[in-house]
Amino acid sequence: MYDPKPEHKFTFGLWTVGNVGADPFGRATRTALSPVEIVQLLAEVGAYGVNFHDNDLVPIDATAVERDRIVREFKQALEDTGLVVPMATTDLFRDPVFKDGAFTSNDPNVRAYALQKTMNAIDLGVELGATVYVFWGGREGTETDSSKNPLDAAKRFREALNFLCEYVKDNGYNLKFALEPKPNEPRSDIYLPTVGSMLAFIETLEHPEMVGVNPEVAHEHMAGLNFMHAVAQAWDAGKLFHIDLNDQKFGRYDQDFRFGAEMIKQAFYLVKFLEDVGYSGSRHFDAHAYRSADYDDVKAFARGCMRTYLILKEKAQRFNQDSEIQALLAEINAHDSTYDYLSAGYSAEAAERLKAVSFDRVALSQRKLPYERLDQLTVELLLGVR
Ligand code: GLT
Ligand code: MN
Ligand code: MN
Repeated sequence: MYDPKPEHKFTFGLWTVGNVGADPFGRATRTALSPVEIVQLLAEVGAYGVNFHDNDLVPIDATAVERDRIVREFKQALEDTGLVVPMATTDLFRDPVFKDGAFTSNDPNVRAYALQKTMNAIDLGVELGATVYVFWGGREGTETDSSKNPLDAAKRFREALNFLCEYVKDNGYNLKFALEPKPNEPRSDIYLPTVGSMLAFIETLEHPEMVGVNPEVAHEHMAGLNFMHAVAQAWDAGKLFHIDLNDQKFGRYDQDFRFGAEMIKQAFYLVKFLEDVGYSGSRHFDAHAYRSADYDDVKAFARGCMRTYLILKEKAQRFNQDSEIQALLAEINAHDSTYDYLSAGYSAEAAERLKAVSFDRVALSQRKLPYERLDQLTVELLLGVR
């Protein structure tokens, strides 16, 4: 019942299960797997797809001959396992050339290099079947605001995205962009730090219809925000092109824990939201196993992400079918047709009519809202006693 199937669209990045456990204080604890071995591992645990940065697959210094061999072997592994590549992205953060950003770097040479690297990476992603292209601007920020004017940074980032949208159109690629916000780390402050800021920025682009967001649980939690609300806003705007699932305590460094490992209630409302609205994109787990894990435990981590999602999906169905919960919701949302005329929008008559009403404010404030009971029922459902 909780086994992953292709229709669940569970995906992982090469960099997620391929993470070798290094952190700023310690070296790797796992030996690196090749991209082909990672595809095999993902197939073994039942994933649907695999995503990658250009350099997760092809090393930054690879020759054209090496590139072709690597891509050929990777394609063969996809064919052998049935895994697909729904999303690709560019590594614009690892190499020292990006120490002051990529598209927002103060150096026009670096900005041009970032554009060229991204065009090549888009070609690679499209060649392997990607239809979503993620932009995570990990280095697009500052340590000191004396170094860069945020208006210049916004202009540079906008120009880069406009250029790349045209590149995609010019080549006739079936590709949408998904911008991924994060408040900080590795920069002290990253530009466009939250889903809300990204959504506003997208509307300033030349082709906003091609660009949406890739919200990540951990990144909104770092900022102490309600992730489900951010996702709902993106959905409402028609901009939920992709999603990065993982988990994270509020306010910490980028923990990228297994989905549902920390805040199970938030994870429940998120899964419920995605399933209720019928989100049909990838459920991408952008997480990695604890540093203490070996590859058996990495598999347990990957299986755990998918299993928790499916358990929460089943809990959401139970919530929707639970007669006591639904009766409470019906009571809370009881319809009153008196003011239906307001939903037609403003008219002078509607305004006049509303102004003439005399409200019993005291009676309204005494309305029963049994949210304690409702929340306890939800908690008991999650704890498995309902
Ligand atoms: C990096 C980051 C993630 C992004 C990836 C895409 S790379 O691991 O922490 O949140 O989604 O560039
Ligand atoms: Mn993260
Ligand atoms: Mn991410």
